[in-house]
Amino acid sequence: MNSWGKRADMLVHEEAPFNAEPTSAALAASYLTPTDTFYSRNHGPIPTLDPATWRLEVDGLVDRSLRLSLQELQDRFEEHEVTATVQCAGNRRAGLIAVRNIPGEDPWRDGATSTAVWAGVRLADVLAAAGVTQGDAAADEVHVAFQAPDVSELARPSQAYGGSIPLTKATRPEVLLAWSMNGEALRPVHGAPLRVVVPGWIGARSVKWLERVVVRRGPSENYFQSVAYRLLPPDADPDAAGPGDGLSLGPIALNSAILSPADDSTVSAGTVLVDGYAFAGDGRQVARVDVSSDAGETWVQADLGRDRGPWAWRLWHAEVHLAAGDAVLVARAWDGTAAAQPSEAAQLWNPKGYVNNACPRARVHAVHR
Ligand SMILES: Nc1nc2c(c(=O)[nH]1)N[C@H]1C(S)=C(S)[C@@H](COP(=O)(O)O)O[C@H]1N2
Ligand SMILES: [Mo]
Repeated sequence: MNSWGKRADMLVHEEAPFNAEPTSAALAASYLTPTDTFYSRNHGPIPTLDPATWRLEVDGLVDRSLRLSLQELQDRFEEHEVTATVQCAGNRRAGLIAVRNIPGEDPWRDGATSTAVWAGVRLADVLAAAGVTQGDAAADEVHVAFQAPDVSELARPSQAYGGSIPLTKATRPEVLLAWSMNGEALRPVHGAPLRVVVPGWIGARSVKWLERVVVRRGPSENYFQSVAYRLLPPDADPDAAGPGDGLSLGPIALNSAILSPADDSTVSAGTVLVDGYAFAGDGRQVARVDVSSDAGETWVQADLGRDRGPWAWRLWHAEVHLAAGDAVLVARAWDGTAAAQPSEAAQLWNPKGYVNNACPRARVHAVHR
């Protein structure tokens, strides 16, 4: 175990703020990511909140403001569970950095994503108790903002972490205020005592250490909503970007990764097992995953593995046959709208390095053993 209860073989990008991802082998080992293996993404120090004195406030454009203890949340509202993959918008950034450098951002590989069973109450039920319902969400302009106490020095100016989602998403049944992860009490590193889980949307919206929910007109003005986590055009200067520049990132794009064999590894010639994950995002289904062992000339279809619903990934497996020599493995996921992953990371490069959903590649050297 190392810092924050994570396994010793985590790839730690930064100790403070703590940013770490599991190895591909650790991620591939189980459908649900054990909590000691789950990636951790932070923009400031991890707070330790006292659940006894902690309260959740709900206010803004509501009929009745609420102030609830954890016990009151648990007593007043029905408990629900969702199996959901959380995925950072910076997942697979290393593939963009290989195209052109991205200073000041962590070079996440394929592990800035993990899957857990989350339990808590529906945000929709808490909003309804404050008098806010889906009917108030006639337009996307009503947002539900989340506020946390962790102050990030990376923000300009430095400020506590926050963000928002439209009321149309906030009132959907999959969106939870969660106090439990993989059947255990939420740990401090993952947002104890309470975090938001917004399945299918970028991890940045699943605000940890939630203290306040504000119903408001328009998106949150928090730095992590209005400036960061926005997709800038390739020629933009990220240091000059201001509020509202670029595309706001919300729903996750179709993505996949090859978890085994590793890039640049040596394998035995003959039948080679290829493993990976695919995730469609925002409630879409992974419809098919193709795998090529000749750099994309020919493809076979992977077995998609177990299906725990649209909010979680599929762990796929394929067999390819390799003659001795070098080969390039490629994977390509398709979703239920028949959209496929873009082929080249070079087409996707952007100054903050978000949303690399290019087809993953792995070069392997097959030898007779
Ligand atoms: N309060 C707070 N919530 C936060 C963050 C943060 O820095 N502070 N990081 C966000 C980002 S960018 C991601 S990807 C997820 C990561 O969740 P995890 O650390 O539980 O894996 O938390 C989100 N929630
Ligand atoms: Mo993230």
